[in-house]
Amino acid sequence: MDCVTAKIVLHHYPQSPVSEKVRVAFGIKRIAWHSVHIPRLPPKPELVLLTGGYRRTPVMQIGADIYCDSLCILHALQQFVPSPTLFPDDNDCWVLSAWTDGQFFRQAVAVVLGSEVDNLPPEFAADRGRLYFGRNYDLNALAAGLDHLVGQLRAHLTVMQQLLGERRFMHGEQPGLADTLCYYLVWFIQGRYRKGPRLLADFPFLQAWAKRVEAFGHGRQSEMSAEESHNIALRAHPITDPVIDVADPLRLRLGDPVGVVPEGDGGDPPVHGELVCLTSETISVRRWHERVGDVVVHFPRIGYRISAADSC
Ligand SMILES: N[C@@H](CCC(=O)N[C@@H](CS)C(=O)NCC(=O)O)C(=O)O
Repeated sequence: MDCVTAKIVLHHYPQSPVSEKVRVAFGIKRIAWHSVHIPRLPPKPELVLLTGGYRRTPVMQIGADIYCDSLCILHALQQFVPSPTLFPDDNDCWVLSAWTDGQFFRQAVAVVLGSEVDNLPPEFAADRGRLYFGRNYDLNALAAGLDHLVGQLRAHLTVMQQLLGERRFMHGEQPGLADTLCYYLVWFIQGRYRKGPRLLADFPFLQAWAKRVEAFGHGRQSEMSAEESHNIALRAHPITDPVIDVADPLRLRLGDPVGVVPEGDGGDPPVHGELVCLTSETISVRRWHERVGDVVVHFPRIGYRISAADSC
């Protein structure tokens, strides 16, 4: 385990709420990790050398294995560092993310962007507008409907507080995955929505819980340059074993050239590579670049579209 944790690198930036989800998991697991700061806006040339084009935040690197998307990261973390577990009550609660990372997160983003529409730097507004609301995004419409959006956010917070009840953590006495999935939203609303602290004041149980989660911190982090992280990848070999689910409806074979892209209309470029792993949980592709060598890039299956590509 020490050998794995010594090599964990998170590519992120401090203001990123989805990264906060992962940093909190590092805190719960008391992990020592390396922090590489990436830009908040593309271009992200150092990051995409590792990911092959995936530009979202965060990305975790262990040697020459690159994990895209916070859910893929948390799965890998639980696999490589099983203790302390993210499932202290044996409740395998991944399904919660369909709500927290779906409707709830979009609602929170809508309120944060809609309430700051006159103050956002234009490139940031254009990038996040497209990423979260598609090519026909309209931030002014969000601003005009803000009362409705805040009402929705309040309704989601009410459900979250009911979920917590009077427990110390979402799972009971010990923190776990459900706390990471819920906490980053409260952190985001508190820190990035001007009226967030006022809104959250109506949820005293959630506020007290958020303080308990915050107290776990982020584990032990040390800064690392992007170049160092590239050198780590260059010196390592991917540890992923090839696995192809023969019953998969896409009927792909090991080594097939494929493209992988987040679903939706966010304008993300596909990541091309040779298929290494295809299961109902994960899709992984192998890529090469002279600065990072052979890497395997991992994505969750849910929420990602795979297409056969003629060449990589
Ligand atoms: N499904 C992805 C979503 C990641 C996401 O949307 N992250 C935001 C930052 S919190 C992002 O990528 N923003 C644009 C960027 O950082 O370039 C995950 O769970 O990791």
